[in-house]
Amino acid sequence: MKASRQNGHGCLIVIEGIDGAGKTTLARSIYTRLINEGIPAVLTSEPTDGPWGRQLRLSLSAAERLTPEEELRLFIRDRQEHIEKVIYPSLREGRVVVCDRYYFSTMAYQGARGLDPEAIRRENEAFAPRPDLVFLLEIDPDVALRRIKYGRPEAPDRFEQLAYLKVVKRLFEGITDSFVVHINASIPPEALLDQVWERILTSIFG
Ligand code: T5A
Repeated sequence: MKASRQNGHGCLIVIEGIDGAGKTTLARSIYTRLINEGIPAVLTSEPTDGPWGRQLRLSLSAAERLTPEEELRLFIRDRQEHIEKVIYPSLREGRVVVCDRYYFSTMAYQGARGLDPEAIRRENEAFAPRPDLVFLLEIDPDVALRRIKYGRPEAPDRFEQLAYLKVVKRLFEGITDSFVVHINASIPPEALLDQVWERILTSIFG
C-alpha cells in the first residue's frame, strides 16, 4: 500500500459531500470491493454510534438547535473517541479504513454556521490522522435533496435544508488539498464506484 506510510500499516479513505450525495452508498461499495479483493478493510462513519454521536443525532431532531460551538465540541469529542477506538486500531492492524464523513464535514457544516473552517481544520489535525485519500462527492443540492426525499421514509432534518446545503457545498469546494479528489456524483452508483476504484488502485495500491 503506497500511501499508507504516515498512517502506520493501513490506510484511511474518506468519503465526503453534502447530505444525499451518495456517500453511504459509495462507502459500502468500496468496502465490499476491498473485501472481495481479499484486502482487509473496515467500514465506519461519523457521527458514530458512541455516546457523543448519539447525543448529536438526538440534537438533530430536537426542537432547539445546539449553538455552533456546542455542535463543534460534540463532533470533536465523537471524533476523538472514534479515532482512538476504531481508526487507529484498524490502521495498526493493516486495514484499509473507509470512513463515511470526517473532519472536512465539520469544516463545511459548522463553517456554514459561521465558525472559521481553517480554525476547525487546525483543531482537528492536532489529533486526527490525515487521510490518504478523500473523495469529495460533488452534486447539486436540489438533486441531493430529491434523492433523500425519494430514498427515505423520514423527512429531511434541518441539516438538509437547501440554503444551508448550498453554503456547505461552497465550503467543500474550497477544500483543495492534493489528497482530495473532487468527483461528479450525479452519475449512476456503478459508474461512480468504477471511477473511484481506479483512483484507489493508482493512489494506494499502485
Ligand atoms: N455533520 C456530520 C456535521 O454537521 N458535522 C460533522 O462533523 C459531521 C461528521 C448527519 C448530519 O451530521 C452532519 C452532516 C449531516 O447532515 P449523516 O446522518 O451521517 O450525518 O448523514 P449522511 O448519512 O452522511 O447523509 P445522507 O444519508 O443524507 O446521504 P448520503 O450518505 O450522502 O447518501 P446515501 O448514500 O444514503 O444516498 C441517498 C439516496 O440516494 C441514492 C441512495 O440509494 C439513497 O436513496 N443514491 C443515488 N441515486 C442516484 N445516483 C447515485 N449515484 C446514488 N447514490 C446514492
